[in-house]
Amino acid sequence: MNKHAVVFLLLAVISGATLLADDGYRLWLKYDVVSSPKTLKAYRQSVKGWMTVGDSPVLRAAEQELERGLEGLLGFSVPRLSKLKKGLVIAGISRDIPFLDETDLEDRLGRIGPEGFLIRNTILGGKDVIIITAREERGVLYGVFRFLQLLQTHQNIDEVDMVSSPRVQLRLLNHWDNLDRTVERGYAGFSLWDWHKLPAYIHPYYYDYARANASIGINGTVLNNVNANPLILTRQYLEKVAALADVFRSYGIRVYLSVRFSAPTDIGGLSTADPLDEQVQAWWRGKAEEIYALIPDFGGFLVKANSEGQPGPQGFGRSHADGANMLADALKPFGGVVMWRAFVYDHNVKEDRAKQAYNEFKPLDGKFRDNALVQVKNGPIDFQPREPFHPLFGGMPQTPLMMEFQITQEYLGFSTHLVYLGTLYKEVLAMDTYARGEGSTVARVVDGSLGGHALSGIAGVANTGTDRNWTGHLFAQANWFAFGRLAWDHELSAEEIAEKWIRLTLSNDPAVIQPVSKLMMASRENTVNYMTPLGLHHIMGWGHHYGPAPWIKDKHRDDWTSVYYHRADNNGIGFDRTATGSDALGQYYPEVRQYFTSLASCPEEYLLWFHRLDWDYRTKSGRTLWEELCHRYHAGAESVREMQAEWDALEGRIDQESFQHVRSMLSIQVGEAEWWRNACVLYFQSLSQRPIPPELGKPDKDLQYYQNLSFPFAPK
Ligand code: BDP
Repeated sequence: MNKHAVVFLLLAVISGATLLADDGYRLWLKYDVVSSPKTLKAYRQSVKGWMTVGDSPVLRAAEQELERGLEGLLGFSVPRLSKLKKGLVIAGISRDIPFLDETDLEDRLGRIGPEGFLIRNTILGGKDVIIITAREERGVLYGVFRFLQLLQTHQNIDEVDMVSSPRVQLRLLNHWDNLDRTVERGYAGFSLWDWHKLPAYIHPYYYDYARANASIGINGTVLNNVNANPLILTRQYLEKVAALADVFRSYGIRVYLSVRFSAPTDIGGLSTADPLDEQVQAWWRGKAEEIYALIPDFGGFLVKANSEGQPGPQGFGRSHADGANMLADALKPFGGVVMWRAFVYDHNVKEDRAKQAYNEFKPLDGKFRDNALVQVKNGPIDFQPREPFHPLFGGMPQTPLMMEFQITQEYLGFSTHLVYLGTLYKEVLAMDTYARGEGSTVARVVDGSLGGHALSGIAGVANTGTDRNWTGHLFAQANWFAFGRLAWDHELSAEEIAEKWIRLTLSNDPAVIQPVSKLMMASRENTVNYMTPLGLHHIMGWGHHYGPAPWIKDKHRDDWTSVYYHRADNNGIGFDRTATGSDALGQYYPEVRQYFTSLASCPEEYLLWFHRLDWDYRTKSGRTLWEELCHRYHAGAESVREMQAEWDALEGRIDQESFQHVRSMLSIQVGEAEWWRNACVLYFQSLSQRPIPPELGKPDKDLQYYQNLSFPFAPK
């Protein structure tokens, strides 16, 4: 080979590499040409052109996506047609699709719910076409995204017949983003919202954010932190909010704001924020009017009140319902809703923290306006790696309860641990509250079907930021994706969602799908094992919540210490929440109470959440509790090494940049899983005073070493 040939080859390799390199920005919306020649050929034969009917900003967004997607996936500029023709992909609201009334689709069209869509091959005006249709324009947009996903995942499109409608109405992201662009519990860079340059500068990624959400059916976004800065409600900021709302509107996404209950005094010049005060009520009404003049489809308010130092109605001797209703009344004329958070607890109340929200809210059931929802975290403490479902689900039958999940991994390794949360979400949604007998699942409380509520909603605390790949860890994208898909349809399995995401993001090659899916499906349990096995909870670092710190005690709030939750001493470990202890179990329906109370039926995954037991208690494996604890910590840490090996075996099968990225993250995770294991086992050993089972090996550092670690700049 001569010199020129070598240079040429080298250049080809380099440019090939850059072409292939994937920095994760495109998320699951990759419209690269279909990689299987056979499938590509079939698609090119089936799709001869496209057409959208109707005209509106949302339909234009659908049109742009269809054009872009088809061109990318089919590898040529697929013509836009103006006449029906065999092989046409036609998208629009059903009443605008020509000849649709001559088909036999009436029955299927009737099954499309609000925001839902239908995708199907049919004959229109004698021509064999694919229709993507809906009753309203948002449905068309969702249908287009779903159709493109069929192509992205190499499905047969010659016999598509899909009707899909969301089961939950409000499908929202909650951003804990501050106005200075820091993100509370954010691990993927700064806030996406460039408040300083808004409203004049519209960053192009606002559109991609909206596309990503629309592609998974998310229809609302709360832009700012629940620990809300009152300035968000000033004219200056509302104009910025309106600019974002203008972008998101075309993608079917409404904008919502977190509000600070004391805003009337903070920025309104009033001397009180008492919800029963007429001036206060008038102030909020005026504010609502001002907002809706700028943002006609504004969604409403999210409120954190009387919790962790946030002001609220109780400061004026009023109840949460008084506060929520005042805001609901202000929003009502414009069609807005209030989402009032039930994440309420107070260290001055001498009651198990796990019980406090229920105690506070249960008596208020039935007292909320019809445009108010109570937003409840999935578990009674705080997004721990594993919690039982919150007893308010099923406990407030007369109130629409919104689910709040965390997508950002505050307690699950930030953005350096691969933890697929589809399984966590499903676990919670599938739990049976027994509120109306067997089958009263949390999912049915949330989708409103159990209580017969017109309003329903689900929120996910976002994991997005300015990191090029949006979420820090490539696999954290899967959690955003899974949240959206489950918000739309909680009947989907975590596994099918994982598979879909892998196909869209990494590869359609079964040699990739199968091992990656396995790894994702096991990942959350692995993390529970190396962090908080057997029902342990809240033993993480102080303040930033980074890493293990089961030794935390003697702080100004005991409900923020670790010892409050694990209660370990020389005799045993665990929180007795049965009738002999805090009786938190008394807040559940009898079947659930019984199930967790009896040691025979209580799954060991929840053991120390509900029970306090001796170190020598015999677990199901035959080991003592102490040994079992050690074993689970070890198994958890080992499993990450296995994940690492499984990932390494994929080299060459997926994009090199993505591969290396995940590989580096896994090496951090291996180290941190071992850190968790060592620190926790050594600490608990200092109390149990029993040997670590010899087959598990010994940590190479002592407890003191772990206790001395400090992370002054860990994100928080
Ligand atoms: C906790 C977070 C804290 C949030 C709080 C909340 O540590 O940053 O403000 O929840 O949800 O998980 O209000």
